Amino acid sequence: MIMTLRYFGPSDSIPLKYMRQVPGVKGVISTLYDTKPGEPWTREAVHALKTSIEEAGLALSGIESVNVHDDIKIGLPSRDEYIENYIKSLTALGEEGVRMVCYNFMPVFDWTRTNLAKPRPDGSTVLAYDQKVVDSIDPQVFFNQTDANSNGFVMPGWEPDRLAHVKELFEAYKDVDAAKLFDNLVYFLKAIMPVCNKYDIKMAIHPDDPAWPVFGLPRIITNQENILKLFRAVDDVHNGLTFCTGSLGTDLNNDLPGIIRASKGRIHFAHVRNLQHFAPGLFEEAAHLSADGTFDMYEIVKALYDIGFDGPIRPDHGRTLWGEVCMPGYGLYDRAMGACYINGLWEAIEKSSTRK
Ligand SMILES: [Mn+2]
Repeated sequence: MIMTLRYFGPSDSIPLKYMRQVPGVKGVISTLYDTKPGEPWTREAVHALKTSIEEAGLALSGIESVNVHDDIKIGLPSRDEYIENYIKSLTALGEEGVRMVCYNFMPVFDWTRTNLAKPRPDGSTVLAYDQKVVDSIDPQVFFNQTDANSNGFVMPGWEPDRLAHVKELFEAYKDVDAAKLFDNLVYFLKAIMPVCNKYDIKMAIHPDDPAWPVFGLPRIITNQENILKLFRAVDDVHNGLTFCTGSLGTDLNNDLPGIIRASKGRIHFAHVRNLQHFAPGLFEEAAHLSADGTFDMYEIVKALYDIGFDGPIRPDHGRTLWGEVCMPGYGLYDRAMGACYINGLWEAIEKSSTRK
């Protein structure tokens, strides 16, 4: 595996030179922050991003995300034009040697949390989720609250210009059920597989977060069954998964090490973190350590090791602690500890393994 951190470009509050000082971190995962979904990327822009990262002694280990335009997800006639643009973006990435692209296929909202700064007993704050809050709030109000509580940072998936018109987006998705959304995903993947094969770009879909429908919107990448269904529908190694413990782990029916083993060969990127569950639909993000949350992180990392996972991995949302002012979930301190912890697990598993 290649240990990485997520990097939010020149406006990130954490400089690349700090990220490089985290032991074992070889690269960052980033994206172009001045392009909108649907806009084609240029090779020059990708080259400039890559160069800025390499000058800091790190590698651009993949993209999170190349966003998919809503017209593709909805299946509008205009989708073909947007798919052509997506292919142009992949071509620019391929020409610059970028081989992993994370994306998601969630309608309207990206990841959803109801509290961005819930205090934990240790005095840190974390992102948290309560289904009761989601069930009782208007989506537009919910968006405005999330935006207002982000410490002034624009959070990935919550870009104000896109979400200024939540009502219109809901209207556009009103006839899109889970089956249609899945068909539209397959249509998209089939169209981009030739360019992915040409440049060996591994597409890694991010699971839906949380792993069930929210605000009445369908969710289709939520468990082992529908992940394997997607692999079969487009049976190409370049159609793969971002294995995200924090997203798939929102549903306690998901056996995380089991999903990893079932997805052997198709996991191209991994997000590893822990959650503390209190009841179904009520959880908060924990420190990475197994003892701090619900999941056995040793078993998760061991499963990744056992399937021969060799892609980029990153600690995911961390707690906010030690007085750091940062984008919720994306401070340096707890992610640095998460990277060290995952590295420690990996080293111990590797040294005690008989796998060659
Ligand atoms: Mn994730």
